[in-house]
Amino acid sequence: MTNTRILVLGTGGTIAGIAGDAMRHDYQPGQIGIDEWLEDAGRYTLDVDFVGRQIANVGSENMGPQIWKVLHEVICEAMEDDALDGIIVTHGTDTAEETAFLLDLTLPLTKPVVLVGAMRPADAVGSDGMRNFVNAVRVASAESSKGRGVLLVMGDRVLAARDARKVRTRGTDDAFRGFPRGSVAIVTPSALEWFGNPWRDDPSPRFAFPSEFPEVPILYAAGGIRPSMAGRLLEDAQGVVVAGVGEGNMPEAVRAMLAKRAANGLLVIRASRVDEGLVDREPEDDANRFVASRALNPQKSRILAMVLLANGVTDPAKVQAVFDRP
Ligand code: DAS
Repeated sequence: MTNTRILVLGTGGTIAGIAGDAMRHDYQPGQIGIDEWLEDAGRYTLDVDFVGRQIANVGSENMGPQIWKVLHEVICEAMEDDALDGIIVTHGTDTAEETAFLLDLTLPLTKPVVLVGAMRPADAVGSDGMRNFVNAVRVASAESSKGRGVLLVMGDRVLAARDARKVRTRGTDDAFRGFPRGSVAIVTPSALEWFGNPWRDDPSPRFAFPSEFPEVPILYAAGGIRPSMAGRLLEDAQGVVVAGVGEGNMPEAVRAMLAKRAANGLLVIRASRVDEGLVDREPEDDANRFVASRALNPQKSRILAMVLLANGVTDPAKVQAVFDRP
């Protein structure tokens, strides 16, 4: 029997980070190359053959359209390659939820695609990187991972791309949570247990990958923000996500200014700055031509808004229908 073959795409982050001294707090992300990483992983009996490819080696605050595009292209090729069974992307944790969600929306998903990161650099005391990676290998090589979209492994949890969010800046176990669904599976190096059935029948891409990413800034609402300041953020914008207070609220003057802009074609999404902030439609949304983000946080709402605008979906009612079932 031949081993499962996994393509491992390195993009950097803390999982590839080095402090130089196990006791230091500060470190450089994106220092270990993917070949070195896979050689190190070879210490474990994983019964898997790896093919490594370095896509980037950056802190994930530097991820963006250019690297996303390469990642998307390489994974699309891997989906066509009969010699590969699954794909792992090593990624910084800061923006892993955005990359995972973008790929979930735009990839054909005939094979498992799993993002994995670490909260501690590779040479820290109690580094979580290799454990998380070995867990990711188990998920990426499992037949049962199909039909579940892009997945993110952190600690012993498996999260679906659309639910995953970073909720802590420190610590390992609780750094990521899922919302509205929590973890969709528990994984260890020796076991994988799903909490439900696959939810995606159709493996075809839901949307075309954007050839250009439209400008969609995030407007962070707070008591006292003024329409003039908000307006400056909207220069060149095709859409805006309001990280609203509470359930997607904002000062009345800002709301009125955005309603005027929405009447002229700006896509306005009301999200929440509250973690686990569910934002439902309110009666004025129809007249204002606003969209409610439902369970998507501002950064994921921005990804979805960019994808929809790039795919020519601009009508607020049509955009709302996608946010209702992301
Ligand atoms: N260095 C940050 C990043 O690349 C943090 C991390 O990976 O945990 O996102």
